[in-house]
Amino acid sequence: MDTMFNKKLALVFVFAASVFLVMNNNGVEASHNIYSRLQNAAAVEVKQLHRTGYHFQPPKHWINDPNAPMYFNGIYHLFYQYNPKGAVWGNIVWAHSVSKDLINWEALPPAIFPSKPFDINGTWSGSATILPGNKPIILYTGLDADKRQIQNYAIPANYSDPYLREWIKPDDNPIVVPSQEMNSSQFRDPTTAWWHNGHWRILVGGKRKHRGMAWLYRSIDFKYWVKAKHPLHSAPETGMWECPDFFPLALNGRSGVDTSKVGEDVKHILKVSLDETRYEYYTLGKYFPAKDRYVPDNTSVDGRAGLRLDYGNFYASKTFFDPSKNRRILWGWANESDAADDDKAKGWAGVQTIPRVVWLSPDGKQVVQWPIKELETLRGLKVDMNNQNVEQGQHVEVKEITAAQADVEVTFSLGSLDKAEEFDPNWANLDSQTVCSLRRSDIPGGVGPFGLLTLASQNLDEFTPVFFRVFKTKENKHKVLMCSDAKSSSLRPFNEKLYRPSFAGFVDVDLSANKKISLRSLIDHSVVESFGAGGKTCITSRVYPTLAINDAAHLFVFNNGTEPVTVQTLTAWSMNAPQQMNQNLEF
Ligand SMILES: *[C@@H]1O[C@H](CO)[C@@H](O)[C@H](O)[C@H]1NC(C)=O
Ligand SMILES: *[C@@H]1O[C@H](CO)[C@@H](O)[C@H](O)[C@H]1NC(C)=O
Ligand SMILES: *[C@@H]1O[C@H](CO)[C@@H](O)[C@H](O)[C@H]1NC(C)=O
Ligand SMILES: *[C@@H]1O[C@H](CO)[C@@H](O)[C@H](O)[C@H]1NC(C)=O
Ligand SMILES: *[C@@H]1O[C@H](CO)[C@@H](O)[C@H](O)[C@H]1NC(C)=O
Ligand SMILES: *[C@H]1O[C@@H](CO)[C@H](O)[C@@H](O)[C@@H]1NC(C)=O
Repeated sequence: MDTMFNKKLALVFVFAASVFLVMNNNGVEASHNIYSRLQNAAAVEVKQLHRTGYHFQPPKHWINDPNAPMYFNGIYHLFYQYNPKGAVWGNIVWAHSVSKDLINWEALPPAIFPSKPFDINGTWSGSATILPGNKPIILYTGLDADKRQIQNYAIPANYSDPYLREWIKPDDNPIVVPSQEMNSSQFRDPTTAWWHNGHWRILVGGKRKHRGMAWLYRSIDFKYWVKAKHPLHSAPETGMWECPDFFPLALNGRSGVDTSKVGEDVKHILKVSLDETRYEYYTLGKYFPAKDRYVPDNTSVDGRAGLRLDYGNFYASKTFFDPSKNRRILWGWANESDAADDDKAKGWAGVQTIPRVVWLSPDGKQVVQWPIKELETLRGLKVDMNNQNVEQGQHVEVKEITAAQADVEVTFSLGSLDKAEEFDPNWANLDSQTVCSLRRSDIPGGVGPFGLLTLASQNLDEFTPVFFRVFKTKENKHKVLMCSDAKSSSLRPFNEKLYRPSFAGFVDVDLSANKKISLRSLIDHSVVESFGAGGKTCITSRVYPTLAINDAAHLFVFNNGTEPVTVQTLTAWSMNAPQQMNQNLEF
C-alpha cells in the first residue's frame, strides 16, 4: 500500500478517533444501531467458527451495503461499506476489491473515505455509471460538517490503472444537495444514472412525511443537476427509501440490457430498501421517459407487502449491467443474526451474498434469480441421489460431501396434490413469514413440508430446514409456501439474542401440470442461501449452529407430509474456497 495513502488515512483516523471519544451514547444512524463503545474496538482475535468459506467477506470487522459494482476493462469492481476499526457499524469507508471472475477477489486500499468538507462526517452508499468514452464515475452520499446528506462524485485518478486504485473527489462537490422541502437526514444513496434524450437521470432515496420517495434529478453534463418537479415514484406508508435501484429487464430471454435501455421490449423494475422494516420490495412497471414517470403494473403490490428479491437476511441490494457477458447481476448484503457483543467477540460481521443473474419471468410478473455461472468453478467432490422415495417422517442423508460448505440442487416430484392441506382463510392477511411460523417443518402436513435439512447435527438437535408446503385454497387453487426456518438452527439458549426468524415467501408456480419443484441451496457455515423453483423465490438465512459445524454438519432430505415425495434428482457438491488475495486491510 502506498505510504501517501497511509499517512492521509492515519490523519483521518486520528481525527475520527477524537470525534468518537466524545460520543458515547448508543443511538441509531440510518437505522444502524450505534454502539459507540464498540465502534473503535479492533478485533483482538478473528474467530473462524461460522466464517464463510466462499461468500465475500473481508478478513475482519464490519461490512454492510455493496456499493458501485461495475465492470471496467476486464475487471469487476466491488466497493462496500466497511468499518476498518471494529465489528459494529461506524467509521465507514468504501472498501474496494477487484476480480476477473466475481469469485476470486483481490483487496485494494479503500477508494473513498472521509477527507473533504463535503464528506467529513461520512462516506455512505452510492453507485457507478460508465460515461461515454468508457469513463467510470461514482456518485455517493457524503455527510458534511453539519451532517447533511449530500451527493458527491468521485473519478479515477488514472483511467489507465487497470484496478482503478485511487479515486479523486474534486472540489466542485457536492453536486446535489437536499432542497427546502426535504429533511437533510433523509436524502441518500444515488443510483446508477441512465441517459435518455440528452439528459442523464439519477434517483436519490428519501421520505416526505411517511411517504417513501425516489427523488429524480437530471443533468446534461453529469455535474449540474436539477431536481425534477415530480419524483420518479413514491408510495405512502413505506417510510424512508434507501438504496433505490431502477433498471430495465428484457421481456424475453435472460440477457441483461444497459441501464439506459427503454422501449417496448423491456419492463422496468424499481427496488427500494425500507429503512423502517429493514426489508426490501420491488415493483415491475412501465417507465415513460418523455414524462419521466414510472407506473407499477397493477399486478405488482406497491408497498410493504410487495415482492422481494429475497425473503431473508438481504438488504441494500444493487444491480449492475455486465456488458462482457450481457447479463444483469445483483449483489446484496446479508447481516448477522447475532448480537453486537457476539460480533465484537468474533471480530467480524456481515457478508455479501453470492452475485446473482436477474431476469424477467416469462409471464412478466416477477424477477427470477440464479447464482452466477462462475460459482460452479468452486464445485469439488460431487454426489448424486436419484429416484429416492421419502415417506412421511423420513429423512435421508446426503453423505460424503462437506455439508457445512456445499452447493446442492434437487428436484422433488409429487405423486398427487390431493392431500394438500387447506389454506386457512384467516391467513390471507398474514405475511408469508408468519404463516411459516404457524406451519413449521415439525407440523405434519398433506403435501409437504418436504425439502432439505441444512446445517443439521447427526441427531437433528440442530438443523435449518429449507422446505415447501403446498396448500389448497377455497377456490381449489394450489398455493406453495417456501420456508427457511432458523428456529432450530442453534442450541444456543433462547435468552441469548439470536434472531431466529421463519423466513418465507410464496412461490408462483403451477404444480398441477408436472407436479415437480426444484430447490438449490448454497450452504456456507453460517449462511444458507436458497433458490426455489429455479430462482422464483429466494431466501437467505444466517444461522449459528453449535454442533452442526465443519465436519460434524450433515445434509438430509426430509418429508413430513402424508403424501410421499420422490427426490427425482439431487446433486450436491463440496465447495472449495476461492482465492482471496492481498487481504491485509490494515491502515
Ligand atoms: C461532523 O464534522 C464536524 C466538522 O468537521 C465536526 O465538528 C463534528 O464533530 C462532526 N460530527 C460528528 C458526529 O462526527
Ligand atoms: C497510470 O497507470 C498506468 C498503468 O498502471 C501507469 O503506467 C502510469 O504510470 C500511471 N500514470 C500515473 C500518472 O500514475
Ligand atoms: C429528520 O430526519 C431525522 C432522521 O430520520 C429525524 O430524527 C428528524 O426528526 C427529522 N426532522 C424533521 C424536522 O422532521
Ligand atoms: C391491469 O392492467 C391490464 C393492462 O395492463 C388490464 O388489461 C387489466 O384490466 C388491469 N386490471 C385491473 C384489475 O385493473
Ligand atoms: C417432522 O415431524 C415430527 C413430528 O412433529 C417432528 O418430530 C420432526 O422433528 C419433524 N421433522 C422436521 C425436519 O422438522
Ligand atoms: C439484521 O439483523 C437482525 C438481527 O439483529 C435485525 O432484526 C435486522 O433488522 C437486521 N437487518 C438489517 C438489514 O439491518
